[in-house]
Amino acid sequence: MTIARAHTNIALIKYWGKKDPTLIIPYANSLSLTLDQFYTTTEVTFADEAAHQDEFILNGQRLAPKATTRLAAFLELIRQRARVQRYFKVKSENHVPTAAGLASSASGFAALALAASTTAGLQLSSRDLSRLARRGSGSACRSIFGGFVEWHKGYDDQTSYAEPLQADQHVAMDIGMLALIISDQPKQISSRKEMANTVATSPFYDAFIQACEQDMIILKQAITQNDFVTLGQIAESNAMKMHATTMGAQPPFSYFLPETIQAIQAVQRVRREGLDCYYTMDAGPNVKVIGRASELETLQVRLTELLPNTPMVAARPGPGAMLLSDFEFGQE
Ligand code: 2P0
Repeated sequence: MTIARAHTNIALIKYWGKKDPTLIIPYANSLSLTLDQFYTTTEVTFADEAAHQDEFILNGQRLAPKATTRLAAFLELIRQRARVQRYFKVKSENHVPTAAGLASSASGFAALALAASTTAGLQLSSRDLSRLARRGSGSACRSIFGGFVEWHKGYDDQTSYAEPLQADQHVAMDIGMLALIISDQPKQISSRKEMANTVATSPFYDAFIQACEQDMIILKQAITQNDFVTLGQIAESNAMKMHATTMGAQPPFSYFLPETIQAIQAVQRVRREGLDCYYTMDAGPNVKVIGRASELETLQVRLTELLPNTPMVAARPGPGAMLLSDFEFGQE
């Protein structure tokens, strides 16, 4: 039996669009920060010899076979690589605040990649683990590592993987995030479906990919120079450019809710008041506010005054995927 844990990550330069949907090769590099909140803990054992399919229990509930196609296909990859026949039994817990709407395939597939590959007897390097996690969900390849992480798009299965930026740059940067929980409803359109539609139909898509290349250069420079303001400006701008591509798609679509706009305006107001903070958004209406880790509490107090009905969770840079002993798991 193996137990693994991985944390979610939030992209500062977004991954949005696959060149190869089967291998999950993206059109552009992306760069994220792994957080110390919102993690998945996953236990994997071999099922009985007589089992004729994989078994999944998520947050104590057994998943119906039709909900497990993607997970089972991922485990099949691991069986093939490890040359094992046995099915797996997977027990997974998502540690997100109740109804936070932040459950993430990134932490889920990163933890599953580590736990299942270890159970199957594969001893993968971090890079190979990142390549494997990518096959489950693109953003999962970044959750293998802690702190700032870049996903090199590559051009095939071998060359597309994530890699951490130089150690401790996230510590020097004094960076944190506040997750603003705008909605706990399931998203209207999955990121997988919407990114495919955007690539196929949005006239803004090529411009977004070009902008990502430029944004990546400036963002990495900002990290090296410990320039928090530039990092925030670029992350904010990159996220809005991504969301602009979906509005230009056919049919036009946006993840924004009215409360999303209110939250963005509150961040802009606090910034005008003199506290450095910037917003980013993923494939849903929630807003993540990038702030200085040392100012996160002040930021949360002020934003709560402006958005009293919006739950907020403070997060700081977190670690990469790790194996846990049975004992540690039992202590949770
Ligand atoms: C990101 N997102 O870079 C971007 C920004 C959402 C918006 O990665 O189809 O769940 O499994 O590869 O990884 C969400 O996409 O998509 C995502 P698949 P994934 O964080």
